[in-house]
Amino acid sequence: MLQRRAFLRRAAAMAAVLGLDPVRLLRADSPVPLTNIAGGEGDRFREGHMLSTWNHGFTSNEEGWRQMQAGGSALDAVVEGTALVESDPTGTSVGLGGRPDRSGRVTLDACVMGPSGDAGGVCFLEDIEHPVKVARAVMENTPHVLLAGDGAREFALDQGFETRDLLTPDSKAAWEKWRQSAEYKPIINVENHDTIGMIAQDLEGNLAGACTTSGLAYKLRGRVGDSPIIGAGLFVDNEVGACTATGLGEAVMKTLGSFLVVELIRQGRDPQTACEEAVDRIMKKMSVKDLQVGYLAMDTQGRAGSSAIHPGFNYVRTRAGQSELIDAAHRS
Ligand code: SD4
Repeated sequence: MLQRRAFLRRAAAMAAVLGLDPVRLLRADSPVPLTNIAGGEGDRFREGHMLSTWNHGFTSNEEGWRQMQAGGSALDAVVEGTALVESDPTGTSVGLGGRPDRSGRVTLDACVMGPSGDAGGVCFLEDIEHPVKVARAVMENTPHVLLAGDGAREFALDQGFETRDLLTPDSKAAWEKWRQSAEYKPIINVENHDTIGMIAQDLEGNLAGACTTSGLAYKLRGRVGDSPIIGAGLFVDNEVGACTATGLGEAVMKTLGSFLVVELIRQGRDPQTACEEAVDRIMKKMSVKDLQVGYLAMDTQGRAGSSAIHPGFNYVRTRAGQSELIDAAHRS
């Protein structure tokens, strides 16, 4: 397997140098017939398949595609893809420019999961622009799964990450305006969700996922949502499928939503039905008037699914280098 991976990486790198199409070069070695590449649901994709929440998924998927064309894995694709969104100061719910907690400090949550079942995450992390890369370092360089707060920050610094003030002037101004209203209310309406969750299948058919967020705007200090919690904001099983969540983390955590979706796929549901059932689970147990949750899933056969409580959730799907923005189905 390792030899095969090394071969594929070398082949893709060589193709890039020679100006050839790496996908065609790799196809010859693929264990799976690739005749259905442009086909519909149920076909197997071996040209890279990526799903990312919200329309900044165009950025993350494009980068993911570039990674795969250069011989990168699904894990490389999701980490490098979502990291780009973390650096975008206009995103108000991720990384730089993410809205702070009620005390004015930006605290970040992220996790990653790879095809071997390994996982890593950070939560309540401050001053580090790329929590998703720190999550990968937790997975690859420690025996642990989740590091929190100061410990996560210290670990990041030990790993060579640098500090950066993540509160942008825009973000600060918005927080100051919010503070003028004496009443504390975290913003959980349906418009305020642009956490990025990304799941991908690479040219070898392996799955990986990443999820990164600054969480709810003006949350209580210390609040951690679903996004760094394996099984809640993200779950990947290389033999079954992958799922990521966006929306009100408390609802996702109470139902362990991403794990639920993947387990439903394991039991035979297609990704669409699995996402719908996980949304229905929330709707059955909670009042959902003011809360939004959306799930996004794929299985190993290249089928995709998505469902949200309310209208408004969309995602970007990229197959064979072609991206499209899709409105998720909703259940309310
Ligand atoms: C959280 N699920 O912290 C995240 C928020 C989110 O788009 O998805 N924002 O609860």
